[in-house]
Amino acid sequence: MQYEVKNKRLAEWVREVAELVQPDDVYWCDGSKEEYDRLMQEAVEMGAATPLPKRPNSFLFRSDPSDVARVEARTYISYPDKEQAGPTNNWIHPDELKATMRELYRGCMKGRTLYVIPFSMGPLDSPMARIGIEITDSRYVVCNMHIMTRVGTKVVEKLGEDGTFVPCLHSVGAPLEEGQQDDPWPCAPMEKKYISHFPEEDLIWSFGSGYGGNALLGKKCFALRIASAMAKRQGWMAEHMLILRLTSPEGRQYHIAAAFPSACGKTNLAMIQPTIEGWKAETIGDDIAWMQIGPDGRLYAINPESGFFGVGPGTSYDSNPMAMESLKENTIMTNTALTDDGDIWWEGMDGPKPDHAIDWKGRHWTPDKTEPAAHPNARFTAPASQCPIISPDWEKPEGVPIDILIFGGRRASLVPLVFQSYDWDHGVFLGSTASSETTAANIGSVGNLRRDPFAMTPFCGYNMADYFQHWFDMGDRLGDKAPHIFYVNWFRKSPEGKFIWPGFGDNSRALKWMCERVDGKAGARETAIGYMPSEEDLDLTGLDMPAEDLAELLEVDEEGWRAEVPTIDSFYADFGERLPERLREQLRKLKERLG
Ligand code: SAT
Ligand code: MN
Repeated sequence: MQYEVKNKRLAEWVREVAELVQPDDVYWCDGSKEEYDRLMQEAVEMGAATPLPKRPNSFLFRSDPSDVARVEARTYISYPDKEQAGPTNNWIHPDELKATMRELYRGCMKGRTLYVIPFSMGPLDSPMARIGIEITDSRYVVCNMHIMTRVGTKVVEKLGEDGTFVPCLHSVGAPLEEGQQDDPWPCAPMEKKYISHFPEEDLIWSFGSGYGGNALLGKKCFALRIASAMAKRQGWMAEHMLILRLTSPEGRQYHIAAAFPSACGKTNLAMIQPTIEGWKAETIGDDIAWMQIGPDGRLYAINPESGFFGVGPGTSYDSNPMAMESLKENTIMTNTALTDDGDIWWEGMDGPKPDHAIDWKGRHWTPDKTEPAAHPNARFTAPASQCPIISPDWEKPEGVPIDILIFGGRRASLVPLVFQSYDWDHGVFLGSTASSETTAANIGSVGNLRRDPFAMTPFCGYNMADYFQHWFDMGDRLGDKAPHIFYVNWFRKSPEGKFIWPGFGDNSRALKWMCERVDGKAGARETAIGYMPSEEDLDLTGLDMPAEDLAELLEVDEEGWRAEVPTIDSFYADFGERLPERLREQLRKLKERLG
């Protein structure tokens, strides 16, 4: 140990794991820049990372072609009773799952270093912060965790003798024989990958993958799956939401938290550059919100992370200049293309395509190739502090008071641009029925429509029906201080398959309407699905768009919604008796309104 560890449970856990996984060394991370630089240097020397001279202190990693995204099919929520995991989660009994995984872990770190990463989700001085300890055998994971969470000795100090932490055990699952040459991206085959959660013990075991949410265990595994179960028990909320502050020309601040599935534009909305005059946006978080009721009875949110793990392809100075500015230095790139002048490139970046590049698989690439140069789920890992519009209050220990909650997803048809729920219960109904076309953020097919309630389908650490109930319980406690709930869809397409709403900065037009609704200033009409703005209720100054497109975006296609009802019915049926009666009531009311 490089520093003193007074926490007996921690010292004991690390000793036990080391005995099982048999690493060559055990190294306790201190979170320093020297540590980061040294590990990166080692990664470069062994051929796992490529320095990027155009971006100071930045590096490119190429993953194994089989290990490019979260693996929902290998992700488990493990309780003694399958019912506790519910119909949306994969389940294996903890005894069986642990027995299987213990055999996989046995000797799995031979020839490698076991890194102990003490990290905090949330600013260390926040009452909402929680501590985790990740054990990993991946340098890539250590360096990413440095950016995405608060790592270091100060976390161990805060733990003290008897502080509690979430043990997060990770291995890439590729032990090295004596003298065996290491792979640049070691990992295990699909059938040996397990991303397992034991919410009753606040415990995470991940094996076989080195990528993103499978391996950076503070993120989806802890801050969403384990934290959502903790939050249910303790009366707070862990949500898959960005957090944004909007300031009106009069200087009134609004805080917005919005839930969209992975790769549906959370990072873009979090860093929005409003196209409407005088409105200013600041970023607080781009992926996860932890929220609790404050002393004044309002809902307060913190961003538990300290970095962005954002999708590269499609990100440009045109679509998200603030993200582009955030990743000019101190950034880890994963599965992007490498240009001949030593920079990175991905599809959708500004300017012309490069004439030649090295693709994410390390092969020569030219624009005539049919395969993309960057993997569609290529990612950047960048410190949140580097975002030019990061809010000065983004690390406020008590968080920011939320005025507006938004749900949404990618829907090429039917779902209008924006509408508001009639009340909290109706808002919970909207969240519970949220749906989206699938993206490359998960290994599986892309573009399939699925229900993704609250954008939490892959991230809810307990029975989703009980999670719905938790939303009702929170609403009951918040009463008239509850945030207003909206639903958006930026992704409507024409029959020719073109997006009809410009999106990005122009989404501020929908946001402004929401803020004015909160203040009781903007108009709306009552429709079957909720309060809808008419054209004159939206600020459309300077927007050049065909009137028919706009009309389509603001239309409620009652016929289409009537066809949607049975699909909600059958989705709800999966939850059986456990589904809150208040949701069935909302569905009845929708049917009535549709006539
Ligand atoms: O889960 S990841 O962190 O790999 C990214 C995502 O799906 O949002
Ligand atoms: Mn996400």
